[in-house]
Amino acid sequence: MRAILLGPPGAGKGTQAARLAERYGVPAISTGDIFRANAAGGTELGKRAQEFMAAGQLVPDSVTNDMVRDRLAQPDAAAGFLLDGYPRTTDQAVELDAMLADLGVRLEVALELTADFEVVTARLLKRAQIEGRADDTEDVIRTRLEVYATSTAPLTAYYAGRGLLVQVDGIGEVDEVTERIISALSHL
Ligand code: B4P
Repeated sequence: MRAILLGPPGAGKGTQAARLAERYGVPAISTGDIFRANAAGGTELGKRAQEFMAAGQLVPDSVTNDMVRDRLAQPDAAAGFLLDGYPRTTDQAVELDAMLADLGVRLEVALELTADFEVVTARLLKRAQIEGRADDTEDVIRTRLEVYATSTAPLTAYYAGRGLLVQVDGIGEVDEVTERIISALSHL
């Protein structure tokens, strides 16, 4: 499986990516997780990413693309991968195509989890109480949703146009959403 997971912040990308990675035996690669791990480790990359993440803005492509290129070249991604949170802009999508072409492989599916902004905001505010993530405050969530609408939502049409888009309703119990995804993928 060579897939990307699309959807607004809080749609359940990270949650579902972990489950799908286990089921399909491919690594789940989350750009958000890699940035957070670097921030926690105090690396230069982490320090750079942290200021953008805390403000709800996208980390610049110059940082993000190189990081993904390196990660996709690791041996565990050779047989497949599930990219969670990348690409987030059309420029990143074009860059991903170039990376995959260099690796001699192609993207097979763009899986979009749909959920309205009201539901995702409630989920992220709930997570704020549990995990205390700096970007889960009401103001920053609003910015993240605006950035999503402007920069990431156009990817739906981009991948639909290439016949790769599969949309799954992300509202409901976590198990229920997982079943919907597995069912949708089994019909490809
Ligand atoms: P991410 O880490 O990708 O954060 P996210 O979009 O909020 O999604 P996440 O995966 O964490 O949450 P999920 O929907 O699973 O990005 C964070 C930041 O990193 C970005 O703002 C940006 O600054 C930077 N970044 C990342 N990738 C980048 C890129 N390519 N380019 C530039 N910058 C980039 O879950 C949210 C909550 O909902 C959880 O608490 C979960 O438990 C809950 N939940 C999930 N499914 C549920 C369900 N079915 N029902 C109820 N709750 C559910």
